[in-house]
Amino acid sequence: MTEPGFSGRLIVVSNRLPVSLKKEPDGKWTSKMSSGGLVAALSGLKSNFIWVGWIGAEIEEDDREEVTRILRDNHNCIPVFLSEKVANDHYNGFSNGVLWPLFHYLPGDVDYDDDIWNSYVEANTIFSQVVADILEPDDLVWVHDYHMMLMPEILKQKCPDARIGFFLHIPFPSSEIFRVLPCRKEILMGMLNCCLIGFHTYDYARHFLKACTRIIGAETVPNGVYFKDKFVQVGVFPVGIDPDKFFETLQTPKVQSRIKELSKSFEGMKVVIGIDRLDYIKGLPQKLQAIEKLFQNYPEWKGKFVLIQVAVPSRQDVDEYQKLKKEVEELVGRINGLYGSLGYSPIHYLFQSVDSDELTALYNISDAALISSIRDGMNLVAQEYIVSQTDKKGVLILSEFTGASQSLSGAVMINPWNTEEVAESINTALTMSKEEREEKHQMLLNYVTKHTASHWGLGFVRELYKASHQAEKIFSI
Ligand code: GDG
Repeated sequence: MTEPGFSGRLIVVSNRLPVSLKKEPDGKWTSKMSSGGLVAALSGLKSNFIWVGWIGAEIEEDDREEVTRILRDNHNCIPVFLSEKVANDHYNGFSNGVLWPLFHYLPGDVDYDDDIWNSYVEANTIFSQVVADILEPDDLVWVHDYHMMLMPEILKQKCPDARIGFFLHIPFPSSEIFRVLPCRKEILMGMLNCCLIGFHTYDYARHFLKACTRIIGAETVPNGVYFKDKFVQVGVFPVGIDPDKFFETLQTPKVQSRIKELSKSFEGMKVVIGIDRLDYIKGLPQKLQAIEKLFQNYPEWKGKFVLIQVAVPSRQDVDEYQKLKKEVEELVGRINGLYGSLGYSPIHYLFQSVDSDELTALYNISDAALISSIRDGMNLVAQEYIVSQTDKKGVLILSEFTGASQSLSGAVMINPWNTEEVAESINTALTMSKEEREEKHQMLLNYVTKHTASHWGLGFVRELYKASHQAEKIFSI
């Protein structure tokens, strides 16, 4: 398939490379590509792409040449090497200790100091240099997420003709929240050196435009910002998933037999599934409080209801995450203690990740999925649950604070802070008629199968190409 007009490469930049790398006891390196959402999105693109990112660990000086060769030859990836201090202060410090809580409306959790900010600048500078070293005139650069917000500006200083797009995977908060950030101007100016800036929802785009007006006095219109006598286009690109991957997984004999096994163990019960990284934005305490309320208001669910909650360990070296783990474990213990009995636990809590076969089987056998995020850029679990439904046509119970809620109108919407309402919604979902479930599911499925990951990736790159003033038609789907 040809892509008229676009003869260059796409350089994708994200904090982490989608590759896991291991040094075996015999000294040889092995590597494996992982299958994240971004990998799926980019698989729809027909152009050559190169991925630039950090490998997730400090690599000894002596090993760097070999690691670079393996990543380049086997995976089209270029590693960025960071010292342990810069990597830690950039990732755990500024990205996850400042930007993450603030952009999810938790300014009280922000832990700012100049030292971590300096490491953030340094990491963005090192990333920019790696890109500058490989950049060719026809290339497009697509920078991802909050770890890399200064990169467009730094790269542009090094390569003034660079054509850069930026996509934010998390919410862009209201300008009232954003203006708390000490380095708010630097972050906005960093982003504004792009041709195109993308967000998941209209609200996030609107918040960004408002921040540009209020904080740097830039002139804005609904689809962009005038900055340094250039027009920076701002657009909405809601990310999707790869539904075929789930449809195929569902058909495998292994998953079919696991579905039978799980259905048998939970026979006679309604199953609600929760799949979340153990992160305070996912609203796990709120979810558990609502389950407790459900048992208080509807004691008849005792023995007939189970929540399977997978809580994937995440950022365990950040204090807030350890506190959250303790809080969640106490709540699970309390609810199981109060409403369980010998042989029955209302909450099956797994502090671990599960493989994708198990994940798909769990989605499939569940009567409802409960997503209670207090803020969430999009939330892909919602979409994965929908495409994994077959006979049950399970109900999606979805927080109105997720980006996904803007497009998944067939879901039962909840405000996770309203415990009574969430408990009521769980009861409603589990007692809903088959006709209503089918109707809602069809509506949701239509949306998710149309707005896929590759639809998102193609849409963004196509707009980026256009925004960078090249030929009109670039990619054929
Ligand atoms: C950020 C934004 C935005 C989870 N547990 C297991 C597992 N997962 C997979 C899910 C899903 C992914 O991880 C989680 O995606 P989310 O979108 O729900 O959340 P974040 O990780 O916070 O992602 C978010 C996203 O970026 C994309 O822009 O939607 O708002 O916060 O794909 O399936 N996968 C397996 N085992 C697990 O235990 N195999």
